[in-house]
Amino acid sequence: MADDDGDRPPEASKLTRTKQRWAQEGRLLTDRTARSEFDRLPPGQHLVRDWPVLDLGEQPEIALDTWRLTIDGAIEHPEILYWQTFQSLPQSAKTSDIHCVTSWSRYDNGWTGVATRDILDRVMPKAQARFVLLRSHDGYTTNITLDDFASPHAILAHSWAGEPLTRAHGGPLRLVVPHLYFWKSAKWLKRIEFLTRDAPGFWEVNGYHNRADPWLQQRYSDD
Ligand SMILES: Nc1nc2c(c(=O)[nH]1)N[C@H]1C(S)=C(S)[C@@H](COP(=O)(O)O)O[C@H]1N2
Ligand SMILES: [Mo]
Repeated sequence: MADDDGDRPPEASKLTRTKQRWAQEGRLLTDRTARSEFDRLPPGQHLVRDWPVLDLGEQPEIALDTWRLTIDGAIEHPEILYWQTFQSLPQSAKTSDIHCVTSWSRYDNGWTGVATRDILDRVMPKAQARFVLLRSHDGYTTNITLDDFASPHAILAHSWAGEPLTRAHGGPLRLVVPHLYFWKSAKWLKRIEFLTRDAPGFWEVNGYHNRADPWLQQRYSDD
């Protein structure tokens, strides 16, 4: 028998490796054109064309020259980023739908900023890191798992539709985690803390679900 009749796998081409990665990430499964409009709207949601503003009521104004982003906790490389440094990080553009727990959804929001995966590559979470707590300039907090933070669709966004995020929508910088209800997407982001134990945020201790998956209608906490 010749060697090439054996079951040695063929040398993976670059394209093959890319496609394997896509399969692992479920890429294209969420491709918008592959879903019907019906499948695209999570249960109990309705579509809006405007973009409502929702927050605790205080909309802090943060000048870019005093803006800082602290990244700390269970990571190898804690740091405080200045605006200029943040802008020098690899920039990504992502388009995603917003699903607010108050039942409005808004399609095709074009975000620009730094992918959370590029932040993770930079700060290197320790093996024990499992959760992320987001803190904002208005005192708001929200928590997500490290896995949710690492979603390939998640982004630290400074722009929307090609323009800087307005103050009302969380500028200079907000998180966008589109696969969870929008309250997980902290506006006016100030600090990203990596934790070994979960630490529920503002809405999570006020009756809302800890995970917040709109497709599973995880709106409210069980108790
Ligand atoms: N810092 C901060 N982030 C926040 C909030 C907030 O009150 N403060 N509200 C959350 C909620 S409940 C929603 S629905 C979205 C609303 O974002 P938008 O005003 O840009 O639509 O922001 C989320 N992020
Ligand atoms: Mo919300």
